[in-house]
Amino acid sequence: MSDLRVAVLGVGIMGTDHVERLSSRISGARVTVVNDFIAEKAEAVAAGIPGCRAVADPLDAIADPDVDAVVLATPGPTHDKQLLACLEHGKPVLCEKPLTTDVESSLEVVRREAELGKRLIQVGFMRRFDEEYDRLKNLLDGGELGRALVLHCVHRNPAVPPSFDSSMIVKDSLVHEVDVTRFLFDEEITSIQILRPATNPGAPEGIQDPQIAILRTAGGKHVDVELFVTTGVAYEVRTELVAEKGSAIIGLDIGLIRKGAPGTWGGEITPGFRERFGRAYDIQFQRWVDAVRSGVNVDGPTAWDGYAAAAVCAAGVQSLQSGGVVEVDMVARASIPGA
Ligand code: ISE
Repeated sequence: MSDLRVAVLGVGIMGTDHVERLSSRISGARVTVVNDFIAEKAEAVAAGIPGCRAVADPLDAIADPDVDAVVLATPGPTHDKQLLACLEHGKPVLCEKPLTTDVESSLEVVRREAELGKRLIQVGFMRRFDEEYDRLKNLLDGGELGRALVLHCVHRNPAVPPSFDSSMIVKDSLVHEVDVTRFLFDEEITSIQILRPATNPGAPEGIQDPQIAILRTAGGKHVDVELFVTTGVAYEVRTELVAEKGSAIIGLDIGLIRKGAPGTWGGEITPGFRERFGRAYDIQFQRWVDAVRSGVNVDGPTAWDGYAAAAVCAAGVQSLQSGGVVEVDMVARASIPGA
């Protein structure tokens, strides 16, 4: 079977990583087209990949006859147009989160895909492909722990880009725990509250950091998340599940512990999410490529998962402003046959 010919749209840090992984570690695929709103950047990336060229317009890149499938690593506000173009051309697409930047356009994408009668969209919630999350999910589904009750999460970044504001902590960071909750529990999230503790004096002026998110699921499960994105330390993502017959924790990031010079004991903390989830990204891409080549197109979170995450985050942003509990407003999945 011939290689899947992939267009990567957006060659910033993540897109460039994806071009590199598709070209070196993923089998059955090659990057034939790249695009970026900075044309020179796309040209430079294309020059490093045999058989790859830069295409200036993202919609032309999607329509290109040398492209079988698309990876979107473009800024969120451009996703809806690009996703609709992928649907129009019948091209499978792996879209970095967010699906789109507002709930209405996410729902429109879900509806348009459902009308086609076949799945083409996968959303890049890469934690679902991480070996530790996978083990936690299997443990829970295996039933040994009994019923899940509570999830305690920690999500710390050493720093975030200067463009980050308080709502990005919800939409760009918390969105992962939103997806993890839905993935682990197979339930929708029904309400959210964001608490605002004293802010880190080291955080940029005006940013509410840390934040504490409290989620409740349809089955009444409680999830709390400490979000702290300007720690200045390293990357820490921990998840502890408390269930009827015990608990389980992942993300301790212990690695090698060295005992050394008089009285010292310790190791290293993973610096960032690209290192922490590098293997998960590889697994996600390999499974997606295999799924597209076999005609299934999707092997992971769907457009519906992207819409659900957008709905929870929109409620989270409202709570960030009001401080109160906000109910999540979502349409019933059954109202969109095929979603
Ligand atoms: C970033 O965009 C990611 O997706 C990372 O996984 C997350 O930890 C970080 O907070 C986000 O800004």
